[in-house]
Amino acid sequence: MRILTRFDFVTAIIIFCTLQKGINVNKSESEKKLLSEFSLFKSFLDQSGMDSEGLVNKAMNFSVAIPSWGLGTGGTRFARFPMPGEPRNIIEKLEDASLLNSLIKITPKVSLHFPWDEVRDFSEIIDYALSNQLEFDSVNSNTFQDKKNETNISYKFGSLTHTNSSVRDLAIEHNLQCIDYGLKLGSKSLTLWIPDGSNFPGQMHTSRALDRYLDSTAKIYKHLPEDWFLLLEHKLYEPSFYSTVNNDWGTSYAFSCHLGEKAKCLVDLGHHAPNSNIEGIVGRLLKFKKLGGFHFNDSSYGDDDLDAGSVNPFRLFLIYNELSDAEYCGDLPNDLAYLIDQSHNITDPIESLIYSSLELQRAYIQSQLINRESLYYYQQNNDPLMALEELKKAFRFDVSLILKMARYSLGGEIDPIKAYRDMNYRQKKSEVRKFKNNSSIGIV
Ligand code: RM4
Ligand code: MN
Ligand code: MN
Repeated sequence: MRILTRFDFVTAIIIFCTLQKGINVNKSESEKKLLSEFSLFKSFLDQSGMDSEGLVNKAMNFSVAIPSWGLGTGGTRFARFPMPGEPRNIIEKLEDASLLNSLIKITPKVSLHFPWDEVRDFSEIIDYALSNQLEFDSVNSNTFQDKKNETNISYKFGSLTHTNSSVRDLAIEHNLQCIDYGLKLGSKSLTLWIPDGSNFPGQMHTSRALDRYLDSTAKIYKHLPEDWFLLLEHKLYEPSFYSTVNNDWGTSYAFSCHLGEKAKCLVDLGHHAPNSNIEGIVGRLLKFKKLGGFHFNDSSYGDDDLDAGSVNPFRLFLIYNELSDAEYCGDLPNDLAYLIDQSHNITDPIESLIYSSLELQRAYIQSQLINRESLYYYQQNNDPLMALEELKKAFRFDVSLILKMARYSLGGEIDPIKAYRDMNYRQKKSEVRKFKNNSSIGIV
């Protein structure tokens, strides 16, 4: 028998309340509207054989981690347009992350990036996180920029795969330091994305670069705590434009096999060749037990870092279809790292993070609606059209009320963007968060 979770219980109460006439006395108009709409919707779901409570519970248990680097305004290599009231340091970023989580209740974890996140006192940020119901997710290293005041050693020609061993050692050392930071924060993985590659044919010896990658990463892997994962993130291009060392999922898979069980592949949705079948990659990595996690975003052309689900929500749904299928078959690892990796160049980062987190939750719940047994039947009997229709039926289904009900049951906002706008948060913060030198250059 399935054990009742805390959320099952809460949901049961709320659903009970919605059915009781007159219980709405102390509720706001929007609460009353939600409860009455949901009660109709619930009967429709139940009549259609859908498990309404189960779906609300799944939506309540959904969570995705927020990138600390996505809380400030992003930019392109041309310009950055900073917004008043954006966070200036890690504590202010945590303050924004905490507000975000209080609105939508599905983003309790923050992923830090070093040295972008300058931490002077770890106990200060740990205490701050604890008292604001936040936790820390994967730690990210940065060997794509030179350290401030570092003049002798440069990552200009690579980091972990540099031809010069002193540069490689510096990059390894930095990653080991990130593991130490992560241990303090309670992280369970190190995400490793390196910029290494080449801009000219002939510039880099392919197989020697691979050897150096394996050699350097093996040194990092050796220091990985027992219950940690090393998440290898591949990327097709940029900042190297002719070739990159870990350029695709196959290479990443080979690296992870070489390193050992604790090395897994992280799929950033923007790091593939245009039109790549990303859901297929996810399915394969799941099958080979090498999927480690995600960096969610959306893109049109490359690593655009646009908001998840904004350009191609169907692709996002198909990715979640793979995850939900593995869940249905009992093959979904419960320790995958689900993170957002976006650059908010023209929107308020908090609004973009609200919107994209909800799009992820939506894709997950829609993928839960797929009738797996009929899909398998159509697959088995080679009926492509009906198989597609089985997916489309779920994708076309509007699950907004399920998401709202889940958010409401967790104590979040029914309409979080409106609630956020009504707070006038940025305006208020701009009065206390004064920038001395508001940089207009750089990606984040
Ligand atoms: C890279 C990659 C990494 C991220 C940096 C900022 O393209 O996606 O995950 O840490 O950008
Ligand atoms: Mn990424
Ligand atoms: Mn990227």
